[in-house]
Amino acid sequence: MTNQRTYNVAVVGATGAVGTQILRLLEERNFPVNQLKLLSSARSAGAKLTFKGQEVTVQEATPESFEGVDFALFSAGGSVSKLLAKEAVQRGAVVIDNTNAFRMAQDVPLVVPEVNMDKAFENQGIIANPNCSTIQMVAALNPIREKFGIDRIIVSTYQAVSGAGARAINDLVNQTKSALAGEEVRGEILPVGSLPKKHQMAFNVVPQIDVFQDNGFTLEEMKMINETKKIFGDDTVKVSATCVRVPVLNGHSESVYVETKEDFTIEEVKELLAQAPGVTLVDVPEEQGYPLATDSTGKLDVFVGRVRKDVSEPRGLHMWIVSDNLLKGAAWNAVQIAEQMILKSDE
Ligand code: L14
Repeated sequence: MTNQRTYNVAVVGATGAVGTQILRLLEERNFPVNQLKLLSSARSAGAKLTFKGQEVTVQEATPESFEGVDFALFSAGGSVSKLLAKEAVQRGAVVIDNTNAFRMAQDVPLVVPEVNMDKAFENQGIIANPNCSTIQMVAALNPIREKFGIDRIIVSTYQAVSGAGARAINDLVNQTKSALAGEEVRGEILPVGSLPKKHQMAFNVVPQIDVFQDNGFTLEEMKMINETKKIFGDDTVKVSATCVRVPVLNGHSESVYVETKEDFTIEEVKELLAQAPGVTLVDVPEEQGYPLATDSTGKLDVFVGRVRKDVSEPRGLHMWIVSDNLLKGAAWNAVQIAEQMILKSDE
């Protein structure tokens, strides 16, 4: 970034799976940081992290921590955001919140820069980062929606364990080792950290992410449904989702079925996706070319492949969408919002 002004940045949840990636992005992208505050719960306070070769000690997040902060990036869980985000706003910070705490609040914009960056500028202090699975889906579908309209979306996800945090990553690795050693396999975290019952994740597929709702859908599924409507600014789009955890360390995959309002050809759709910002088309079936979680890890883009027309519905479109859930699904989307706000304030 070229501007001269620098900003005081606070990262809340700095030691977590997402926080670590936020730090790395701020450093690699040369984000114009003046003062950096690394904040966490009392449990992780005292940890030392490095930023641009300098050691920074993680401090316990309190309301006073946000004095003088310009951007506060929260990813320490919904309860921390509910407790502290408004404190940060009162002290003049713009909060970019990675949790589910405010996503559906009326006065909080829910932003994916490729889709609705304009909404971010209408913020009243808090901007919400959508759920990881929602972000990668809407980023890929937006060009199709703009050109052909979207009537319906049916999505099934294949979500990596990293979404549930660093401890879930370790748990999958340990379970896999135990299974291969012929020992008893005991899940410790998933499907839901706060629920007593655990399932084996190694060599398994689990159709539950987050808690069940009264309608039989999980909260993760309802997030995808409600957030998609809000981001597209369209209550009439029909969305349904099945969210599934797979034994992948990082990178969410999605099988997405869309029915458009207008007729399309596959060539037109591929051309749109090839041109779309933040999207990379990887669709060369004759060479077995399609997006894979392992290839997407560490990259900022959303990858799309297996683009094909439904065999019975002429306006039906299938595709496979993969992205790094910790990056575009969380850390990168948040940093990208901050970068674009700075660019705009420079104009
Ligand atoms: O941001 O993978 O709403 O368990 C909640 C659960 C992100 C990922 C959110 C998971 C998430 C998540």
